[in-house]
Amino acid sequence: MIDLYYWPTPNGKKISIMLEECGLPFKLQAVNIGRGEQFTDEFLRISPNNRMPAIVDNETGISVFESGAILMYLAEKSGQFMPAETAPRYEVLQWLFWQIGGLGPMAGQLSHFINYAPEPNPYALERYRNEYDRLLGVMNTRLDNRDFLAGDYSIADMASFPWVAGYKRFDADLDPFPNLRRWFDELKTRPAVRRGMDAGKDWSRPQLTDEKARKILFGQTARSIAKSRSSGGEKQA
Ligand SMILES: N[C@@H](CCC(=O)N[C@@H](CS)C(=O)NCC(=O)O)C(=O)O
Repeated sequence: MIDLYYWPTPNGKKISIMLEECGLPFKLQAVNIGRGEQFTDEFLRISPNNRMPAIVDNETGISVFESGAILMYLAEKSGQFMPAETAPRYEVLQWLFWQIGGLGPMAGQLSHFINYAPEPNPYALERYRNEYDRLLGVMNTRLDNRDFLAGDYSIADMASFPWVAGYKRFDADLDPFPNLRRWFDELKTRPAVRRGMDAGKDWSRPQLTDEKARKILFGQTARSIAKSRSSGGEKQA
């Protein structure tokens, strides 16, 4: 059994999708990031970066944080969604790392400045809007005459899907990207993708715009985290 430390955000959903796709038994362990549960000592032992997702594989005793590393672990364990041969494996890995280092962080910053910044910041908005748009364009070109990002359907597609699925929250449109739209429309009908995207959808979530959650999520420094650890790790703010 795999414990998935999870909250329903795009980075979390990459892993719920993969677990649904590969059929390994798993249990969701909620980490309510708006309430500061990512700072408990128990969680920090698994995920020292105080970010979810993370997994614990109770069969092997191995724990893994960082969504890209988790996807690779699950692909290796299940023998699915990442080829074993070197060339096609690196085809998948380069698109996986492209998502981890590019699409995710750029969309995350864009969402921050659209949805959470206390006042509009036109420079930051333009910068991240352009980057998200550019990256959707890269995907669209890549998907010309191919069904998936790298060979067969793989962890690279699963990693990117939740960050494309959120396009409306990022004030973007898929209409200028017909290949990407086709890929998106196909993936969203997969039963495992739907189940993965729905994981935790009924959990009650604090509004990230509420003052307490804002402080926990957006006011982190090395000092504030060290202070929260010495006071029991519960509340970061
Ligand atoms: N690079 C990390 C990013 C994970 C991440 O940013 N998780 C966010 C939610 S999407 C989180 O746990 N935030 C808690 C916090 O900011 O304290 C990964 O891919 O796993």
